[in-house]
Amino acid sequence: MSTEDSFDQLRTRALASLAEARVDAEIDAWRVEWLGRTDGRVTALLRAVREQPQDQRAAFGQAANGLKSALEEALAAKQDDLKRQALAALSTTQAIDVTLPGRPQPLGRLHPVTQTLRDCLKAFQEMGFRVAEGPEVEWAYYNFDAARIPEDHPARDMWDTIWVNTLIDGERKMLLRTHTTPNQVRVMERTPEPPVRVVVPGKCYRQEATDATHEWMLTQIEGLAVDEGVRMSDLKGVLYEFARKMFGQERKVIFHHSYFPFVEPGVEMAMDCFICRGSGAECKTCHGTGWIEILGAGMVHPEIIDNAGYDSAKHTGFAFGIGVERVALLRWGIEDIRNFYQNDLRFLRQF
Ligand code: FA5
Repeated sequence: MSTEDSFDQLRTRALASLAEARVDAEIDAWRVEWLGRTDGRVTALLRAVREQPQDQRAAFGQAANGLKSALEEALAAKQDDLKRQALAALSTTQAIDVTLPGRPQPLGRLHPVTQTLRDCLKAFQEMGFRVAEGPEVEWAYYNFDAARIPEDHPARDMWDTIWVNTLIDGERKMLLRTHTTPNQVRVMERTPEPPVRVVVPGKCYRQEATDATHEWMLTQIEGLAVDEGVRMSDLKGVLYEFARKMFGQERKVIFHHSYFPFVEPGVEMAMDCFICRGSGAECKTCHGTGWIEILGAGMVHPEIIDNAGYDSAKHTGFAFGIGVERVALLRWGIEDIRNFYQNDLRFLRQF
C-alpha cells in the first residue's frame, strides 16, 4: 500500500470518528487523540518524517502535513456546527414570545404623610416662609433648656422622651427630639438679625401609649416669624390662611388657650372633628370634645428672643408646631393615625 493510500485511510477513520462526536468533551477527546501536541497521532506522524528513507521523506512529510490541515479544518467546522446547533436550540426553548402581554410594573407614589407635609410647606412658602432643617438626634439643651423647659418639667420624664444612651460628662444629654421647637433657637442662632420667617419640618419621637390620634413617631412643622411689630393677630392670620389652603372654607377652626414654656401667651388650634361633626358624643377620634387639635402656637417668649442676641423691646415673634399626621387624618377622614406606619399597601394606595 502506498503512503498516500494509508494517509487516506487514516483521514477517513479520523473524520468518521469526529462525525460521531456530539458534545464538547467528545470533540476535545478527539482533538487530543489526533492533533494533541505530545501524543497526537498526526503529531507522531510528523515526528516520524525524519525516520523515513531519504527518497520517501518529502512525500511522507507532505502527506502528514496535508492530513494535519485536513483534520484541523474538519475540527473547526465541527465546532462551528455545534455552536450553531446550540444557538438554534436556545431560540426554540428560550425564545421571547413578543405576542404575550407585558407584566405590569406597579407605579410607586408618595406616602400620604409626605404628600400632606409637602402641601403644608407649599402653603407656608406661598406666605413668604422659607424651609430649613435641623437634626433628629438633638441635644437636651436645644430640645428643653433653650426652650425654657426646666430640669423638673414632666416633658423630660423618661416616659415620654427617648434618650440616646451615650453618657457625656456622666450624663445622658442627647435624645430623639420630642418636637421641632429646638429649631427656633437653632435658626435664630444662625440668623444674626431679624427678620426671620421660616418653617422647619421633621420627624419627632415620644414614648406614647398610642391611640387613634397618637403615634410614637410623628411629623411636625415648626414655624417661626420674628420681626419688629409682629403680633398675635399675625399668628392668627397666618394659621387661618393655612387652614383655608389645606381644608377649604367650610371647615371650622378654634383657638384654645394653652401653656407651652417657650411662648407667652400660648394657644392650641383645633379643627372640627370629621367623624362626629363636632357633636362629640362617645367619639373615639376626638375623645368626645368635638375638636381635633392640630397644632400648638404662641408668641415667642421674650427671654428666648433676648437669648438669641435680639432685643425683645424691639423684636417680637410668633411660633407654631403643627402635627402633620393630624392634618392628614382630617384631610382624608382617616379614623386611626396608626394606619400610616403599618405599611399596609391596601391602605396606602388609596391616597
Ligand atoms: C409641641 O410639640 C410644641 N412644640 C408645639 C409648639 C410649637 C407650641 C411652637 C408653641 C409654639 P404638642 O406636644 O402639643 O406641642 O404637639 C404639637 C402638635 O403635634 C399637636 O397639636 C399634634 O397635632 C401633634 N402631636 C403631638 N403629639 C402627637 C402624637 N403622639 N402623635 C401624633 N401627633 C402628635
